[in-house]
Amino acid sequence: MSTSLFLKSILNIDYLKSTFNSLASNPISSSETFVYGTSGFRMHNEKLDIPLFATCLITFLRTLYCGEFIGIMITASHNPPQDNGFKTIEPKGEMLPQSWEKYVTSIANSVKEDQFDTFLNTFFVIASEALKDVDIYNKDIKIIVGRDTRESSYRLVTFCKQFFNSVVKIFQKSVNFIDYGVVTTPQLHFIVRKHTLLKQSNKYDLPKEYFNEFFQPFINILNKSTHSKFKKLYIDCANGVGAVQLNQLKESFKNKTDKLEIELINTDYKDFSKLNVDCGADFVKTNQKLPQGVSPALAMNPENLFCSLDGDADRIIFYALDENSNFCLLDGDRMATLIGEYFIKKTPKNFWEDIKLGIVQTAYANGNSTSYITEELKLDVKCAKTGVKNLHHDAVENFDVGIYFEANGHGTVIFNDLFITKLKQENLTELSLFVNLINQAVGDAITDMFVIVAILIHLDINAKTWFSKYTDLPNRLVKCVVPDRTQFKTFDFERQLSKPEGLQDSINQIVSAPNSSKKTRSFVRASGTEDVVRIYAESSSMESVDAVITEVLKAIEDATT
Ligand code: 16G
Ligand code: MG
Repeated sequence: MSTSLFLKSILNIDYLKSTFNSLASNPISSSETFVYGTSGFRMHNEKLDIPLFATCLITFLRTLYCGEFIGIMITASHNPPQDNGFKTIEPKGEMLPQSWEKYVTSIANSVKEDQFDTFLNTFFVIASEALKDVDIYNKDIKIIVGRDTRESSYRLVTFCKQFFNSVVKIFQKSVNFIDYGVVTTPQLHFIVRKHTLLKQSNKYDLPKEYFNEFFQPFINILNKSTHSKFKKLYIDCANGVGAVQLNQLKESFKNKTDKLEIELINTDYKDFSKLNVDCGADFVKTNQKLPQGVSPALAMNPENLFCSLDGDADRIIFYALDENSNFCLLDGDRMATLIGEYFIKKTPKNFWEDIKLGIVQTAYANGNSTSYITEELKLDVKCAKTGVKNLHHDAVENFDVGIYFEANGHGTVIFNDLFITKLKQENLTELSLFVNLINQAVGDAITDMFVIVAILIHLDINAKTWFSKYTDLPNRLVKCVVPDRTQFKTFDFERQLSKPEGLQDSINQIVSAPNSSKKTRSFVRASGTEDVVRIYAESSSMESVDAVITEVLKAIEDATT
């Protein structure tokens, strides 16, 4: 039987038709062009009904294709409270394969056809191509959903539930739909992976599983430690889902260790309007200042450690104030270099002779962090395109132990069996305990926090010493609205533009002007999450950075008008 015929025989076409009709006639979203990008679909929540319908349809195809659980995470991460979004999660915790992004994008955009029959036909053509050569006939439909704390998230999850309860004709296929409620994005990745690897079809006690896996090893490390440099960890939860999850952790923390005190700030997730406002990882990184709820006096005390999560707790930023009240940002570059240094310090010299340890960054990594990696740590460094999936891929491809972080705080460490075997052979107990903390599936603010705190404890240093490892080049990231950002095409891992024609030559001239420092660098790329282009510049002084930005902005204007 052909894919189309098979799908026709199992799908509840009446349900699809009535849903299509109500969506296609909705004036709010029918004028939009949808793109499933680096972080799935993300926009004002009122425009999301069509993208959600498309996401449910693609998830349906994907679970038929894989015969395993596929996850849908409902979140818009660090975006403002009125936005929302979703992305799908693969059986082993990865993102949707790039080759499928165009399918979901086309499905979403074809809901605007005014005829259901034309839409259905498009859907069958896409399904036939996507499911080509795969046995889909004996596979069940298995879905896991989770959501962040946004006001609109419950409505969106209700749509998913309705969709999967209705999309298949009764008795044609079994549908297993599990709703994990309010969870962090990395927790949903973890749980989908766990269901797949352990072939589990019933709902887990997620907090228990997650905290046993990562939290208990952290407590073990703390209780064995004799560290002395800091006493209290302040965690800014961005008034989002991190607060829900960490509240539970805080209680058990008190009972299990007296080696570190935890204090949660910005935990008011019940007031929807506060999510990510004046707090959270993105706020701290972008504004380079303390979040709401942390006073300068508190931040200057070296016995305190500070970090901020973003709204769905998949990225983290640490920070401190020095004795002169200067803001010290400990971002993704700093975490990657600290982890690299730790691996080197805790292993004998010959350990890395037959095992490759390296770091993956993006073009946004500060130039001085890259120099520190190559010149001081003497490690390999690779540049990847923006988007964690690109860094993850390059870390797996290039290294046995691959540390990857975007400057904005997204990242983790991955390692293979070669490394684990050698770790056991060499009897490196401290490092063996440490690697248990790592969530290899995906960058995870909570487990990254454990990883960084464990390193600071093992090296017995505080945030100030960590910050003193190298000095960042002054830099700035700005955005600029252009008539059509899709005209901006990059190469060389986004460090150069091939289009608009001539713009790269202008940027080259600006950064190599006679009085410019050798360290001056600037690049322009179209954002994948907002309708803007981003301009990054770094140089030896802030004046020079600002001069470069001003000139690049002018060059962009000349090239686009
Ligand atoms: C998304 C990506 C993040 C990237 C950011 C870039 C994931 C889970 N998130 O948030 O990795 O840094 O987009 O945004 O992939 P931009 O394209 O707007 O600069
Ligand atoms: Mg996020």
